[in-house]
Amino acid sequence: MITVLCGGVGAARLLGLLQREVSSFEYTAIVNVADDLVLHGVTICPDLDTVTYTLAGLNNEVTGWGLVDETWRVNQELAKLGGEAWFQLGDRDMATHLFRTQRLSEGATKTEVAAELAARLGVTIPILPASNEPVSTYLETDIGELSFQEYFVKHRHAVPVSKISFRGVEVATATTEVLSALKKSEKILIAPSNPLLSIAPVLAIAGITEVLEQRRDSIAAISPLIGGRALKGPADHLMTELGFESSAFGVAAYYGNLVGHWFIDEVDYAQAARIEELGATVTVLPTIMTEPLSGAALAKGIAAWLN
Ligand code: FO1
Repeated sequence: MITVLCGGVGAARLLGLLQREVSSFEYTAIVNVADDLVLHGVTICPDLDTVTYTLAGLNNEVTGWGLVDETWRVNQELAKLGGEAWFQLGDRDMATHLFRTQRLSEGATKTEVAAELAARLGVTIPILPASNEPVSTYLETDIGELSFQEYFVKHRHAVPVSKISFRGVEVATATTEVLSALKKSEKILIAPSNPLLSIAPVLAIAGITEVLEQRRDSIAAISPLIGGRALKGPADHLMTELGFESSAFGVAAYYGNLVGHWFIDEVDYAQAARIEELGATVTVLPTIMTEPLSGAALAKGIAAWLN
């Protein structure tokens, strides 16, 4: 069994690729919950939903989040009423949030709800929230403190950030499912998700890093930065704003001793030696998963490391 630490889109693509191209292994996804929010009284778990929808073949390729063939009637009415319409909830997607909110109010855990949603959408990979307890990302910015979605969506991640914190992480614990998956896995992959916003809040939850630290040799990561740039989202400028180098090496240095093997893009081949100096081994290959040929190359490289 292979466990993948996940944020949203990048991780969902990786899981889809592995399920298709490296099908001799069983995968488990451990997913960030620090982007979650309650809006209009409903609980929304963007990364869990992005992973679930993508594996179900139902993700909206136009927006990058939410469901395919979406309509926006509810959100349009909300906008007319002067409601919080900046965070767009599609009509189809809304059913997921209503379902989750109802089940949580009945006493189900986020883990149970994620499993129910996955099963009903035909997803076979276990999708595990990193914690059942609330953990929420907050960012100190030039315009004051913002919640994750205020920063990401309302302000289009365009305001400089000086500090990131994960509220609730002091008391949150990893679920038994998460700890058991990490312990049972032959190998662990860190998806090319935002290290500071998506993977850091998973690693910050009590119990997770402690398990990972004992097994550096079985942990690999795929660099989310290619030629110093993120394919999507603010990872590149956030690295710089928070004092890290915005490069594959910068991400490797940020994870430090946690990762034993790196997959970096071929445009970053010159950084391999520096990353090796950190004590990790490196595979250089095309890593962009939106292009079929490079996706196949990445799958082959990961398969070689897994075997
Ligand atoms: N991202 C946006 O850029 N704009 C939105 O209006 C938006 C709504 C939304 C609704 C449900 C959902 O599950 C995700 C949504 N996202 C939206 C994506 C969300 O902000 C993700 O957390 C980020 O893309 C980071 O992974």
